[in-house]
Amino acid sequence: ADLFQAPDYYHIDDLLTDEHKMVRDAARDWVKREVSPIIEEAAQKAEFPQSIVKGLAEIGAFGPYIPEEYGGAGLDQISYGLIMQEIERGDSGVRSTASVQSSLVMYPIYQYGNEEQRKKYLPKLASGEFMGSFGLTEPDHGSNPGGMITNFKDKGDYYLLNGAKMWISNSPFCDIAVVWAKNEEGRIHGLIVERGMEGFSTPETHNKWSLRASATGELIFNDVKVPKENLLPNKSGLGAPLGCLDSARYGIAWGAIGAAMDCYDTALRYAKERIQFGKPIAGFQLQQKKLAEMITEITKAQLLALRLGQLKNEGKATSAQISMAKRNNVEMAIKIAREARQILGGMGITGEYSIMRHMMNLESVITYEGTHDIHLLITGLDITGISAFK
Ligand code: TGC
Ligand code: FAD
Repeated sequence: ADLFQAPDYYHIDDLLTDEHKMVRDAARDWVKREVSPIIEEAAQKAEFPQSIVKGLAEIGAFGPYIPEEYGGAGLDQISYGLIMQEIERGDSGVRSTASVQSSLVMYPIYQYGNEEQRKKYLPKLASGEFMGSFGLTEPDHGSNPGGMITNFKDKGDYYLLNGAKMWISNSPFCDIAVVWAKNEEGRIHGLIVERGMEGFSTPETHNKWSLRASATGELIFNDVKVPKENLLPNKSGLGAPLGCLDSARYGIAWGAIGAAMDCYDTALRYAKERIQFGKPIAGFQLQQKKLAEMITEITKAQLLALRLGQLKNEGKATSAQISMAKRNNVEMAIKIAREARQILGGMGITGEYSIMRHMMNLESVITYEGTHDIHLLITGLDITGISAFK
């Protein structure tokens, strides 16, 4: 009954198919019922709510665009985006779990794996029986993953993996990790590492002020013997993990809209109800400026995401276009969270409302999957042809 307000100022719903709206509304309804009531406590306790894994699988959040024969939902890119939007309306940390599972674990197994690997892992990842993580970032290599030192050696019967990954979402509870490591020639490959392999550990990173309802940790490889059949055979080089990031970044461009919508919706309701100086604060010009700018920015972000989704459906979206949308939409959301927080005055800093949690979460979202700066430099390179990274 009391669904979130859309918002949909430009009637973007008219551009969606019935399937898009059905998928979106199912996700919206599930978030309202199953995530919103428990998420604040999970964040306060800094615990990933394992109880929602089954529901995430049921709304198609694990592998939305992976074909149904592998257990995925077989949906298009716009449905994928809409699911991410609705999940992040609940919490960016929950969306992170879905992003990692779908775009960073299922996608590489589907795109770069062989048929045995697809059959072995994808259905279990789609149902949530297996949870995955993605290890690219290292303590000394964040924005420049190409410099990674995690490596593996061919020992005849198996690969011997050594190194460490840091800041890895889902690591503390993952059943498998897609790990990027260099071979003896320095070429990057993806390996599927399974929990229980000797020498593999996943310590949790504590005391985060952001994404507290998402578990983050390390992946440590100390002479781990990885069976040869666990190497992803169909793509290597830095382009392989970056291809996964394209898919995840696209989902984040939609997800950030969800966080922004929730902040706007909360601030608008509050401003209409909160009386100061004898009238609702929504009647003051300064508060209207904040709210009017929020809905304008959300509308622009929705159009950017939708057009990008159309390009993705046609196989025409470039990495640089995805960077622009990720960067713009996350910055849009973080600014809205900060403004919305002010509209709530003192109430805005409490856990009674979701805004401060979104605001803190978005500090991670603006940093992971390529920082705000890195995405600007990707646009800079694309339009000038000159790399300013190095
Ligand atoms: P560069 O020389 O530019 O490129 C190396 C090779 O990669 C190719 N490539 C891409 N391929 C596919 N998709 C893309 N987006 C690609 N971008 C580049 C490129 O063509 C080249 O191929 P080849 O065949 O010529 O070798 O590489 P560089 O070392 O200069 O670095 C480029 C840079 C800085 C843009 C890149 O490394 C980067 O994006 N850095 C940011 C790192 C990052 O995003 N890390 C994310 C880690 S995962 C994560 O944060 C998960 S959080 C998830 C959650 O919880 O939701
Ligand atoms: P650095 O690369 O050290 O950057 C520090 C600062 O320097 C930034 O402001 C950056 O913009 C700037 N900078 C760097 N290079 C340049 C340059 N060339 N020009 C100008 N400025 C520059 N990684 C994974 O592999 N898997 C995950 O699941 C994952 N989950 C994460 C979850 C959380 C909660 C967080 C916080 C991070 C996660 N990450 C994950 C890691 C994330 O992708 C990195 O934090 C990110 O890529 C930035 O790397 P860094 O933290 O080492 O920062």
